[in-house]
Amino acid sequence: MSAGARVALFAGLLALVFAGAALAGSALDPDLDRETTSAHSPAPEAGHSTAGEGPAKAKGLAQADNGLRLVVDNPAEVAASQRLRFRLVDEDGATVRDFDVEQDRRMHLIVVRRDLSGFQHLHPKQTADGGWEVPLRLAAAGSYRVFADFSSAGEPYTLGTDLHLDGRFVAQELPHPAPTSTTDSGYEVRLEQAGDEARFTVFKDGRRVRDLEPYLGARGHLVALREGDLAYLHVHPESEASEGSDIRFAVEYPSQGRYRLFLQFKLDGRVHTAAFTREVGDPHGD
Ligand SMILES: [Cu+2]
Repeated sequence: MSAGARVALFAGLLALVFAGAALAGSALDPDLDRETTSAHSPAPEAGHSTAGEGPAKAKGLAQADNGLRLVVDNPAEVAASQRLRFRLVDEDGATVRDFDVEQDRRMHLIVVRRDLSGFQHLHPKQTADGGWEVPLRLAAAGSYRVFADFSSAGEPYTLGTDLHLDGRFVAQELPHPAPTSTTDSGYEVRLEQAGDEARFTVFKDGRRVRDLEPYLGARGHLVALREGDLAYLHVHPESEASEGSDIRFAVEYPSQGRYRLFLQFKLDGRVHTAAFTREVGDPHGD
Protein backbone atom coordinates (compact mmCIF):
# COMPACT_ATOMS: atom_id res chain seq x y z
CA MET A 1 0.00 0.00 0.00
CA SER A 2 1.35 3.46 -0.90
CA ALA A 3 1.80 6.16 1.73
CA GLY A 4 -1.01 8.14 0.10
CA ALA A 5 -3.39 5.23 0.28
CA ARG A 6 -2.52 4.63 3.95
CA VAL A 7 -3.30 8.29 4.75
CA ALA A 8 -6.61 8.03 2.87
CA LEU A 9 -7.54 4.85 4.74
CA PHE A 10 -6.63 6.42 8.07
CA ALA A 11 -8.72 9.53 7.24
CA GLY A 12 -11.62 7.26 6.33
CA LEU A 13 -11.38 5.40 9.64
CA LEU A 14 -11.26 8.70 11.53
CA ALA A 15 -14.38 9.87 9.73
CA LEU A 16 -16.16 6.67 10.75
CA VAL A 17 -15.07 7.08 14.36
CA PHE A 18 -16.36 10.67 14.44
CA ALA A 19 -19.61 9.73 12.75
CA GLY A 20 -20.08 6.96 15.33
CA ALA A 21 -19.35 9.37 18.18
CA ALA A 22 -21.80 11.91 16.81
CA LEU A 23 -24.52 9.25 16.48
CA ALA A 24 -23.82 8.01 20.01
CA GLY A 25 -23.92 11.59 21.30
CA SER A 26 -27.24 12.41 19.72
CA ALA A 27 -28.66 9.05 20.82
CA LEU A 28 -27.64 9.67 24.44
CA ASP A 29 -28.59 13.32 24.58
CA PRO A 30 -30.76 14.65 21.78
CA ASP A 31 -30.66 18.19 23.22
CA LEU A 32 -26.87 18.39 23.26
CA ASP A 33 -26.62 20.35 20.01
CA ARG A 34 -29.29 22.82 20.96
CA GLU A 35 -27.79 23.39 24.41
CA THR A 36 -24.38 24.01 22.93
CA THR A 37 -25.84 26.56 20.53
CA SER A 38 -27.84 28.42 23.14
CA ALA A 39 -24.86 28.49 25.52
CA HIS A 40 -22.81 30.26 22.87
CA SER A 41 -25.36 32.64 21.42
CA PRO A 42 -25.36 35.25 24.24
CA ALA A 43 -21.58 35.60 24.12
CA PRO A 44 -21.30 38.34 21.45
CA GLU A 45 -24.01 40.36 23.16
CA ALA A 46 -22.32 40.02 26.55
CA GLY A 47 -19.03 41.05 24.96
CA HIS A 48 -20.62 44.24 23.67
CA SER A 49 -22.30 45.20 26.90
CA THR A 50 -19.16 44.75 28.98
CA ALA A 51 -16.93 46.64 26.54
CA GLY A 52 -17.42 49.91 28.35
CA GLU A 53 -17.36 48.50 31.87
CA GLY A 54 -14.37 48.92 34.11
CA PRO A 55 -11.17 50.56 32.91
CA ALA A 56 -8.90 48.42 30.80
CA LYS A 57 -5.48 48.02 32.41
CA ALA A 58 -3.64 49.49 29.46
CA LYS A 59 -4.41 50.92 26.05
CA GLY A 60 -2.56 51.34 22.79
CA LEU A 61 -1.25 47.76 22.53
CA ALA A 62 -3.55 46.84 19.66
CA GLN A 63 -3.98 48.14 16.13
CA ALA A 64 -7.67 47.16 16.14
CA ASP A 65 -10.19 47.17 18.95
CA ASN A 66 -13.93 47.47 19.52
CA GLY A 67 -14.70 47.39 15.79
CA LEU A 68 -12.16 49.95 14.54
CA ARG A 69 -8.74 49.49 12.97
CA LEU A 70 -5.88 51.94 12.50
CA VAL A 71 -4.39 51.87 8.99
CA VAL A 72 -1.34 53.82 7.85
CA ASP A 73 -1.82 54.67 4.15
CA ASN A 74 1.84 55.22 3.29
CA PRO A 75 4.02 53.03 5.57
CA ALA A 76 6.51 52.47 2.73
CA GLU A 77 7.16 56.21 2.54
CA VAL A 78 8.51 56.50 6.08
CA ALA A 79 11.47 58.87 5.98
CA ALA A 80 13.11 61.45 8.20
CA SER A 81 10.49 63.92 6.99
CA GLN A 82 7.12 63.11 5.42
CA ARG A 83 3.40 63.61 5.49
CA LEU A 84 2.00 60.70 7.44
CA ARG A 85 -1.42 59.61 6.22
CA PHE A 86 -3.67 57.25 8.13
CA ARG A 87 -7.31 56.42 8.67
CA LEU A 88 -9.63 54.52 10.96
CA VAL A 89 -11.69 51.84 9.29
CA ASP A 90 -14.65 49.85 10.56
CA GLU A 91 -15.19 46.09 10.24
CA ASP A 92 -16.42 46.51 6.64
CA GLY A 93 -13.27 48.43 5.72
CA ALA A 94 -15.16 51.73 5.43
CA THR A 95 -13.33 54.87 6.56
CA VAL A 96 -14.72 56.34 9.77
CA ARG A 97 -15.50 60.04 9.31
CA ASP A 98 -17.15 61.08 12.54
CA PHE A 99 -15.05 61.77 15.59
CA ASP A 100 -15.87 63.42 18.90
CA VAL A 101 -13.96 66.40 20.23
CA GLU A 102 -11.86 65.27 23.20
CA GLN A 103 -9.50 67.68 24.90
CA ASP A 104 -10.15 70.32 22.24
CA ARG A 105 -9.36 68.06 19.26
CA ARG A 106 -10.87 65.21 17.25
CA MET A 107 -7.55 63.41 16.82
CA HIS A 108 -4.46 63.25 18.99
CA LEU A 109 -1.44 61.47 17.56
CA ILE A 110 1.41 60.43 19.82
CA VAL A 111 4.67 59.28 18.23
CA VAL A 112 7.60 57.91 20.21
CA ARG A 113 10.55 55.71 19.39
CA ARG A 114 10.41 52.23 20.95
CA ASP A 115 13.20 53.16 23.37
CA LEU A 116 10.89 55.99 24.62
CA SER A 117 12.96 58.76 23.07
CA GLY A 118 11.75 61.35 20.55
CA PHE A 119 8.28 61.91 21.99
CA GLN A 120 5.88 63.92 19.80
CA HIS A 121 2.26 64.94 20.27
CA LEU A 122 0.66 65.99 16.99
CA HIS A 123 -2.75 67.10 15.82
CA PRO A 124 -3.45 65.78 12.32
CA LYS A 125 -5.89 67.42 9.93
CA GLN A 126 -8.82 65.46 8.56
CA THR A 127 -8.90 65.09 4.76
CA ALA A 128 -11.99 65.13 2.51
CA ASP A 129 -12.14 61.32 2.41
CA GLY A 130 -12.22 61.05 6.21
CA GLY A 131 -8.55 60.11 6.61
CA TRP A 132 -5.94 62.07 8.56
CA GLU A 133 -2.72 63.75 7.53
CA VAL A 134 0.14 65.30 9.50
CA PRO A 135 3.71 66.38 8.77
CA LEU A 136 6.03 64.06 10.68
CA ARG A 137 9.75 64.38 11.26
CA LEU A 138 11.71 61.51 12.77
CA ALA A 139 15.03 62.59 14.21
CA ALA A 140 16.77 59.21 14.13
CA ALA A 141 16.45 55.71 12.69
CA GLY A 142 14.48 53.08 14.56
CA SER A 143 11.03 51.67 15.21
CA TYR A 144 8.43 54.16 16.32
CA ARG A 145 5.12 53.57 18.03
CA VAL A 146 2.25 55.67 16.73
CA PHE A 147 -0.84 56.06 18.91
CA ALA A 148 -4.10 57.44 17.56
CA ASP A 149 -6.02 58.73 20.56
CA PHE A 150 -9.61 59.66 19.75
CA SER A 151 -13.26 59.10 20.47
CA SER A 152 -15.94 58.03 18.01
CA ALA A 153 -19.66 57.57 18.72
CA GLY A 154 -18.93 58.25 22.38
CA GLU A 155 -16.38 55.42 22.65
CA PRO A 156 -12.78 56.28 23.54
CA TYR A 157 -10.02 54.56 21.58
CA THR A 158 -6.23 54.42 21.71
CA LEU A 159 -4.95 52.32 18.82
CA GLY A 160 -1.28 51.79 18.08
CA THR A 161 0.91 50.73 15.20
CA ASP A 162 4.62 50.77 14.37
CA LEU A 163 6.59 52.74 11.78
CA HIS A 164 10.15 51.83 10.85
CA LEU A 165 12.80 54.27 9.74
CA ASP A 166 15.78 52.48 8.21
CA GLY A 167 19.26 53.38 9.27
CA ARG A 168 21.74 52.79 12.05
CA PHE A 169 19.79 52.50 15.26
CA VAL A 170 21.40 53.34 18.59
CA ALA A 171 19.05 52.65 21.50
CA GLN A 172 18.94 55.25 24.25
CA GLU A 173 18.82 54.03 27.80
CA LEU A 174 15.84 55.07 29.83
CA PRO A 175 16.99 57.83 32.21
CA HIS A 176 16.98 56.98 35.92
CA PRO A 177 14.05 58.24 37.96
CA ALA A 178 14.57 61.85 39.09
CA PRO A 179 12.28 64.36 40.79
CA THR A 180 13.03 67.15 38.32
CA SER A 181 13.27 67.46 34.59
CA THR A 182 14.28 70.41 32.41
CA THR A 183 12.56 71.19 29.13
CA ASP A 184 14.46 72.15 25.97
CA SER A 185 13.25 75.70 26.58
CA GLY A 186 14.76 75.88 30.08
CA TYR A 187 11.74 75.34 32.31
CA GLU A 188 12.41 73.15 35.31
CA VAL A 189 9.56 70.86 36.27
CA ARG A 190 9.30 69.15 39.63
CA LEU A 191 7.34 65.94 40.06
CA GLU A 192 5.86 64.89 43.39
CA GLN A 193 4.19 61.53 43.63
CA ALA A 194 1.88 60.06 46.19
CA GLY A 195 0.50 56.69 45.18
CA ASP A 196 -1.24 57.13 41.85
CA GLU A 197 -1.22 60.92 42.03
CA ALA A 198 1.38 62.81 40.04
CA ARG A 199 1.75 66.51 40.82
CA PHE A 200 3.89 68.75 38.62
CA THR A 201 5.18 72.23 39.41
CA VAL A 202 6.88 74.45 36.84
CA PHE A 203 9.85 76.74 37.62
CA LYS A 204 11.77 79.28 35.57
CA ASP A 205 15.09 80.62 36.89
CA GLY A 206 14.24 79.17 40.30
CA ARG A 207 10.85 80.88 40.50
CA ARG A 208 7.57 79.08 40.48
CA VAL A 209 5.51 79.73 37.35
CA ARG A 210 1.83 80.16 38.20
CA ASP A 211 0.31 81.59 35.04
CA LEU A 212 0.24 78.51 32.83
CA GLU A 213 -1.71 79.01 29.62
CA PRO A 214 -4.54 76.62 28.80
CA TYR A 215 -3.42 73.70 26.66
CA LEU A 216 -6.06 71.43 25.11
CA GLY A 217 -8.61 72.80 27.53
CA ALA A 218 -6.55 72.09 30.63
CA ARG A 219 -3.45 73.23 32.52
CA GLY A 220 -1.42 70.41 31.10
CA HIS A 221 -1.47 67.16 29.21
CA LEU A 222 0.11 63.90 30.36
CA VAL A 223 1.01 60.76 28.45
CA ALA A 224 2.41 57.80 30.42
CA LEU A 225 3.95 54.79 28.68
CA ARG A 226 5.30 51.51 30.05
CA GLU A 227 8.84 50.52 29.15
CA GLY A 228 9.00 47.27 27.19
CA ASP A 229 5.64 47.19 25.46
CA LEU A 230 4.75 50.89 25.41
CA ALA A 231 1.38 50.28 27.02
CA TYR A 232 -0.48 53.60 27.08
CA LEU A 233 -1.80 54.33 30.54
CA HIS A 234 -5.10 55.73 31.67
CA VAL A 235 -4.48 59.23 32.98
CA HIS A 236 -7.08 61.54 34.50
CA PRO A 237 -6.53 65.24 35.20
CA GLU A 238 -7.46 66.07 38.79
CA SER A 239 -9.13 69.21 40.03
CA GLU A 240 -6.54 71.87 40.66
CA ALA A 241 -5.47 73.20 44.01
CA SER A 242 -7.08 76.50 44.99
CA GLU A 243 -3.87 78.40 44.30
CA GLY A 244 -3.92 76.85 40.83
CA SER A 245 -0.20 76.53 40.57
CA ASP A 246 0.44 72.85 40.05
CA ILE A 247 -0.78 70.29 37.54
CA ARG A 248 -2.24 67.08 38.92
CA PHE A 249 -3.11 63.75 37.38
CA ALA A 250 -4.23 60.36 38.59
CA VAL A 251 -2.17 57.75 36.77
CA GLU A 252 -3.27 54.10 36.72
CA TYR A 253 -0.08 52.02 36.72
CA PRO A 254 -1.15 48.56 35.48
CA SER A 255 1.87 46.67 36.84
CA GLN A 256 5.34 46.87 38.29
CA GLY A 257 7.94 48.19 35.92
CA ARG A 258 9.38 51.39 34.58
CA TYR A 259 7.29 54.10 32.99
CA ARG A 260 8.01 57.29 31.11
CA LEU A 261 5.79 60.28 31.83
CA PHE A 262 5.56 63.09 29.28
CA LEU A 263 4.07 66.26 30.70
CA GLN A 264 3.15 69.05 28.31
CA PHE A 265 2.18 72.59 29.24
CA LYS A 266 1.88 75.89 27.46
CA LEU A 267 3.79 79.11 28.21
CA ASP A 268 4.81 82.04 26.01
CA GLY A 269 2.46 80.65 23.36
CA ARG A 270 4.54 77.48 23.03
CA VAL A 271 4.09 73.91 24.18
CA HIS A 272 6.86 72.55 26.40
CA THR A 273 7.54 68.90 27.22
CA ALA A 274 9.11 67.54 30.39
CA ALA A 275 9.80 63.80 30.63
CA PHE A 276 10.17 61.72 33.80
CA THR A 277 10.96 58.10 34.57
CA ARG A 278 8.78 56.43 37.19
CA GLU A 279 9.72 53.11 38.72
CA VAL A 280 6.81 51.16 40.15
CA GLY A 281 7.99 48.50 42.56
CA ASP A 282 6.56 45.36 44.05
CA PRO A 283 3.66 46.43 46.30
CA HIS A 284 4.38 43.45 48.56
CA GLY A 285 8.12 44.08 48.60
CA ASP A 286 10.12 46.92 50.18
CU1 LIG B 1 -3.49 66.10 21.38
